[in-house]
Amino acid sequence: MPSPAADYPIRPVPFTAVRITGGFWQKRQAVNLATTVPYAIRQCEDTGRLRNFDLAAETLRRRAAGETTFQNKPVTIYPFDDSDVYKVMEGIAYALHVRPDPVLEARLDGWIARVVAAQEPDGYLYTFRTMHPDSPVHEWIDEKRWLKDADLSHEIYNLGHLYEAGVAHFEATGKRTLLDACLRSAELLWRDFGDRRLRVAPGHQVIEMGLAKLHRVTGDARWIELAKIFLAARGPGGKAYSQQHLPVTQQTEAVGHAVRANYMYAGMADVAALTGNADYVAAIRKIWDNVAEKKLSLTGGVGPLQHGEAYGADYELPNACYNETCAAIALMMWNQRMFLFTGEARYHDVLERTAHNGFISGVSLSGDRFFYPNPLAYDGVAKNNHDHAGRAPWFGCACCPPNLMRTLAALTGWFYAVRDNSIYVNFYAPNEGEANVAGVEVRLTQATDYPWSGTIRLTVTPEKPAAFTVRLRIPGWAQGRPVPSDLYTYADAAHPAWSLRVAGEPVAAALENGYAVLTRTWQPGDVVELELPMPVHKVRGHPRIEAVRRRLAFERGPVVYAFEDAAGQTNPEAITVSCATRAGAHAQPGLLGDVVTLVLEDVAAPKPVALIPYCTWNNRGLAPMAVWLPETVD
Ligand code: FUB
Ligand code: ZN
Repeated sequence: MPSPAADYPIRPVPFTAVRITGGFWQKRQAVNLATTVPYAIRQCEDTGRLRNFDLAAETLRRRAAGETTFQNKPVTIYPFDDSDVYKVMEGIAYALHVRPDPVLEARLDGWIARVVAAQEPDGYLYTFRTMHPDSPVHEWIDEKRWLKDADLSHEIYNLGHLYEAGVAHFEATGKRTLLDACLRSAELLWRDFGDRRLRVAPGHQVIEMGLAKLHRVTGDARWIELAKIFLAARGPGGKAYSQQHLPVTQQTEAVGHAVRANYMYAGMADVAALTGNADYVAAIRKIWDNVAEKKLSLTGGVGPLQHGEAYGADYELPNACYNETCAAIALMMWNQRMFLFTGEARYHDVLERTAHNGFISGVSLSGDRFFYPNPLAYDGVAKNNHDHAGRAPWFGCACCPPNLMRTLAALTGWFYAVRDNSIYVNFYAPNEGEANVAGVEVRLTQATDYPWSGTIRLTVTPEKPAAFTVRLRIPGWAQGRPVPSDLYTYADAAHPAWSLRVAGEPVAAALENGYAVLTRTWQPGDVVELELPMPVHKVRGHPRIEAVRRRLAFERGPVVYAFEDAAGQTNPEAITVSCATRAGAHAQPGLLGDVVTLVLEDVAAPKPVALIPYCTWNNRGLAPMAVWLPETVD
């Protein structure tokens, strides 16, 4: 397959070239593969999401055979339910990359056959219309194709996820069955929108990223042109909810539905990379600054408003917030792309915060219970998780679990990247991977207990001695800045200095764009030892964040902590802390997947107050929880 000449200046090392070998993320990935993948497959089958494809196929078949009035009704609620199937397919494809499994692959082949059977002869694929073609079966659907897509039909949204799945399946198996269905669909989009006859701004973005992937895998320039056409259809005068209020290049703030917004910013980055559109880059840089400076929760979640699942005003960051799991995922996608443009570590600083906190909080340690919203405070009783108190087995609107599943399966794609003669090391976790830098194959091995320890031992093994640069991300938190803005600051002592040794010798490496730069002739087996001291920090919010005034939060390394009243003895609101409160870090083998807890000293409470990593809350039953604890002023 041809690949387009233009793309990001920095190329990610593909997730297939990196394997996690232990620790925090290996446990999560193992549960994802062993439990979440089969669980999500069953949910798609048991809830009727797959059956919708059969019903559409039946209508096509019987009408073609002469039953001109035959039609079916969907067995699920939402026209976007097709997208859950596609996301699960994408996740299965990633899982097959990690661990070949003929039984799973055959099951996926069966699903693909059912999807393909539901595709209309001209490439149209949208089960809710195809099974019931004479009149709309749902109020979000128009009599005619696409006409309500700018609103809520989700016809084009579903296709974005389809294309991502089709490319993942092709790359995992070499099979074209799903990819060819994607191309038949994209040809239809090209006929309907490519000549600009129809102008529709998709009501839910993601098609832009899907088309970029189709473009990369086929080399066909029409697909990225289509993504541009969809972006150019936005604004002025439409809904801010779906980012249609202004032309995309005039947008300066993150507004509206947070998943839609973050997918769009990520899609704009892809289109800019593949076409050289500098205006898109300028716009998403401004929007990113707005998020990092004014709209990011300490946990790396975004979109705090339940109403509209939306970004709020500047500094509007309530603790009982929404912060959808999908919005966290989309934020990570966007940040990875900002990094690929710029080589600036601050984007991976945000990605790391989101990954370790407001993203992975979305799934239970058991892998089969899920959060849709990820609030920073909980009263112990509210049915705030889409009418469910605590983690839910599934949802009517089930976007988050499959999104989480596919993201976790391919997480290692964010670990390393290459530009010219530099390797970027972005993510710290025990792993081994291979990168090609300046024509030399290099094996990279990390030994570390990150995120519980900041000691990282990176072994660099080029196939032969070779000169190149290794750029190690020095996280903002290790330089005394929890986030790349003044939105949150450490309220306590200065952070101790990080240090580096190479081949046993201390090295004073220069810091460029947040990376320690090591240029040398690397010998096979050279060891880099990075020491990122991990004291416990108290965090204070910007004075304009009303919800956290006179409150402190605790974090250590990239991990944000919370108090959960699992023993039912101490409501979080009854705990008062101060800048003088001391906290000891304790490794807790066997607790919540072997975490480090923080035990607060000098705090008046019936029992010692132990904080747990935020991402592990609600794994011990329903209980009040808070990240931000009341502060007494000494
Ligand atoms: O728009 C429908 C669903 O809402 C999408 O799948 C998600 O973005 C969710 O927020
Ligand atoms: Zn979601």
